[in-house]
Amino acid sequence: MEMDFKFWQTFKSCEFARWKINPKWKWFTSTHNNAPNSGVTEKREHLYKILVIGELGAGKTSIIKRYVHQFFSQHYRATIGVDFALKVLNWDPNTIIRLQLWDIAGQERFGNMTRVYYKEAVGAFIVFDVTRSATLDAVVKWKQDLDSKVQLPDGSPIPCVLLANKCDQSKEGLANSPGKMDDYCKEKNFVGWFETSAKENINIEEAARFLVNKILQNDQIMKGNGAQDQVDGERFALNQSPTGSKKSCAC
Ligand SMILES: Nc1nc2c(ncn2[C@@H]2O[C@H](COP(=O)(O)OP(=O)(O)OP(=O)(O)O)[C@@H](O)[C@H]2O)c(=O)[nH]1
Ligand SMILES: [Mg+2]
Repeated sequence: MEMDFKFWQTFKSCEFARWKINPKWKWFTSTHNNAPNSGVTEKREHLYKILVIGELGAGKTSIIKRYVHQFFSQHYRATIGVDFALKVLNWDPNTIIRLQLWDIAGQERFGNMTRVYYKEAVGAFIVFDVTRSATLDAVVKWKQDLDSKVQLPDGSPIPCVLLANKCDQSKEGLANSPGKMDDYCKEKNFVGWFETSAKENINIEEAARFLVNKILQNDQIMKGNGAQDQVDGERFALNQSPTGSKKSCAC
């Protein structure tokens, strides 16, 4: 009961905020130009929903906290339902990207709310714990759950990056072999994988940049296909201040 209440409180306020911004929030892109026809470069703003999923205790919340708040705690407090975080990126001088990160509790794999949570996501991280190979075994189930419940407008799977987290500790099983991890990711249709550590701040920014690049590529393709009306007529105030041993593979 408490979980449902918490979820709907957060979900409703989030829904409200996004409708206030733009009803087409999923692939939302806005252009901003103070002086039309003046030759001033247009500012672009994107808002993307990204899922962070994986087994209990794999480090999803820790990764998000590190990425968004530059903070890490050893203390484990299981996420209940879903949590949200917003990361704002000054991608380039003309582009601002807002990432809405959905931190979905590991225990949700056994629930039936994931279809609701996954709706309209355009990218995902699946996180496992390199010290517990059972969390990698469960990755396939998370990937299947994801692919069966959310797709891009053209029906293709949303780009998904695998994060081998807690790489500051000794590894168990497949996580010890980067070559096998490459093969695994190709076979399971991940766009790439990264060894990460929320504790030591390893590869989290890199993994996020990699996923955002994939999302932007898809965005471009969608625009090219004319599958979605990308440019919304609304204008935005872009003067808000933004908040704000490597192994990896781009498969
Ligand atoms: N050594 C180490 N510990 C980590 C790392 N990331 C997370 N942890 C620890 O692992 C435990 C679980 O982390 P969480 O981020 O809460 O895991 P979660 O995936 O959000 O778990 P659920 O919310 O239950 O699904 C915590 O005690 C963290 O401090 C890491 O990179 N290295
Ligand atoms: Mg959590």
